[in-house]
Amino acid sequence: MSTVILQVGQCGNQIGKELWTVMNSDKANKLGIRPANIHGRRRGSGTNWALGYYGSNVAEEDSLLKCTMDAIRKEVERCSSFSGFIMLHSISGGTGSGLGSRLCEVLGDEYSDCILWFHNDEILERLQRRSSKHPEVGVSYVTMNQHIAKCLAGLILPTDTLTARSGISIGQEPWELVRSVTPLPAQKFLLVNNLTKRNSSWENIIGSLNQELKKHDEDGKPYSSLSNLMVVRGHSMDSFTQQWKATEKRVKTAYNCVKWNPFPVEYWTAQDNSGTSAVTMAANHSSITDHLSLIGFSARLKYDAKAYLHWYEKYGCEQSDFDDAFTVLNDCIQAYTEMVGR
Ligand SMILES: Nc1nc2c(ncn2[C@@H]2O[C@H](COP(=O)(O)OP(=O)(O)OP(=O)(O)O)[C@@H](O)[C@H]2O)c(=O)[nH]1
Ligand SMILES: [Mg+2]
Repeated sequence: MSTVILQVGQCGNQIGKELWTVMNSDKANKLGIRPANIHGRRRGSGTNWALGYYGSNVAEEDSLLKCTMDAIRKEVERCSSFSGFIMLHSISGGTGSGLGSRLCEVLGDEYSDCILWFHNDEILERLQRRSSKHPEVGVSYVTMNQHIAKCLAGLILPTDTLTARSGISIGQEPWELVRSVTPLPAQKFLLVNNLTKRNSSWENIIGSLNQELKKHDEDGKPYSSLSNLMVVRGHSMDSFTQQWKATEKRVKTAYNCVKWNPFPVEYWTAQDNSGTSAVTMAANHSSITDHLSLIGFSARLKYDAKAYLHWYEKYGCEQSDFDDAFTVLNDCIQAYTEMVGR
């Protein structure tokens, strides 16, 4: 099974760079991007979603969308057994957000199978807290991207759990993640965290991850999670599996798993003799509704004040596009709220 990774816009490319570094760290033959697959324009999309989505008025043959689609098509044809795309992009610039949305649609995947959501402010806060013991280590974009890359690699790199007895991995981790943690049609968001340590017990690492999780909203209402996946990579897999029952109990409590899912926490293991122990946690967690509500709230304020609207209309956005976007956002929030019974 082969995956094609798409990096769109500045953020998508910068995170992609760190992801390749993590994925290549233990390989003799380094993987990378084929130069012919790099496409761009001298100027970006000026933080304008509509410009990223509709493109500027260049001839169709020269458009960024067309060049990108041609490259994607060729890359998919090269795959022996193509299984899907992973796209890295931000949602607040113009290219990553606009062209990224367009690519999702054109690739026949209007409703993505799964969205791994990284909120910069939360990541910054998380890493600042971790580095408070070492204030000399500043938290830069590079540090944040390295963390995001570890979260992604933790989930998508081969695991022993999904590797056939022959020892050959068919690379089904990304798709199995979608199937097991986001099986419902409207709850497709995952929040991800990773902690990688040397000389630390599983219990310690998982305890720290549980502590970093936001457990309730500003009004004190507890969040819940629908389903979760823990991927564990390290040397002492036996000790991890022996403790699983106790670990599962702690995770169920920390993540306040919904009662109707009989198996809300799954785990995969991967033997890794690099000397580190890494736990990556992907949670289908109701705190995502706070992020979505905030986006909806600030978009609505700007929309009602007609702020920047001409920028979007100039490139082809219509009233119905805004209405549709608000509806989709509200439906998403409602779907989560109903499922967790908040
Ligand atoms: N975590 C992280 N966030 C980034 C990075 N670069 C930009 N961002 C965030 O992404 C948003 C802006 O999106 P960009 O990816 O820079 O925009 P773009 O896709 O290049 O779009 P245009 O510049 O408008 O063409 C802002 O919220 C930035 O804080 C990065 O390397 N890492
Ligand atoms: Mg840019």
